[in-house]
Amino acid sequence: MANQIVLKSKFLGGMVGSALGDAIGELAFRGLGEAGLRSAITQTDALIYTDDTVMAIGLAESITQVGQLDEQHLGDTFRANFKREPWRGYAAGPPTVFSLVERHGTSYSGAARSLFGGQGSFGNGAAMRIAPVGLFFHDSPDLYEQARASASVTHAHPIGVDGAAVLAWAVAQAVKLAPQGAFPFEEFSQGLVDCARTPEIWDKMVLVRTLIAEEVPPPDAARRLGRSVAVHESLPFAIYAFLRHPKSFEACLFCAVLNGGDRDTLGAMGCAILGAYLGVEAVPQAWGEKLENRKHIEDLALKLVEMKE
Ligand code: AR6
Ligand code: MG
Repeated sequence: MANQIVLKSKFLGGMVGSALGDAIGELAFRGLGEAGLRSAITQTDALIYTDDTVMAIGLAESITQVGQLDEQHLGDTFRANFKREPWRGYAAGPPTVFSLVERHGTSYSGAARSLFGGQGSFGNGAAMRIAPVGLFFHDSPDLYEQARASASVTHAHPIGVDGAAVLAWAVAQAVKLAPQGAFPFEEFSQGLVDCARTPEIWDKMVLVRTLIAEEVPPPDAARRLGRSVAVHESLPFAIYAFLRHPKSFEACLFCAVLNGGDRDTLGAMGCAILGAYLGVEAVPQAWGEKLENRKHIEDLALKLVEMKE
């Protein structure tokens, strides 16, 4: 069991890392190469995050206030944060859920189940915000069910849930691993495969392992893994970026956000794992200092650690 100092660093790393990945991924939509993106980061006064981080913050706020995942409280927190800042780049699903709850008094999970013709959403929204769940429940035997509960207020499709649960497992496993020494690629990549419960995510976890083992370069890997906002076409490349560069925050981040696709979310997902593995010391200080609302994000990470004591 990691001691409290290590846990603090890892919880801060997971939360701040994910938020920075989101904010820098959003900058990468300008179509820059690595040098251009580095200079854009240097020139900007503040790194502004998107809906991915607003919802991760909402999850952490709800868990720290209630002590567990509570559908009504989590949904209300997400909805209040959306109403305060609707301009953060939300896709259609979550605002539709909030509106159904307000206009018809539907439950959050009921509204979520009604989306997309009654299938529920398989967008990457449940996975993009999962960092606090993977961190806080890293030692829970029912991590998959906790991830499902965190997804259920907006993402009811089994693939949407599975993507969130697999990323929660990756973050949780990263918390438990010592950052010194070689990264246990075989064990970690097998764990991802074992965690997946839908064929769509399972197939991609098998493919990620193969692409890394065969050293397939990032542009080819991104093309083969997918580049859409569906979770089975974005989470896999974020995991590829982490597995290819588990020892460098910068390399993982640039790989995640510079190969097309849903760049902010790829950055948020890949850097959530990286930060939870290496800890906050791995995050470039100059970038961290520019992160918008960093104090609140750090306070939430520290509260989550304190609740584990
Ligand atoms: N059938 C068809 N298309 C679907 C389905 C489905 N069952 N589920 C999702 N989509 P959404 P999110 C498509 O709206 O997951 C922001 O930019 C559909 O086109 O539930 O929170 C974030 O930063 C739908 O609009 O929202 C992330 O990048 C889209 O997937 C992303 O959006 C997204 O699902 C997260 O979106
Ligand atoms: Mg976003």
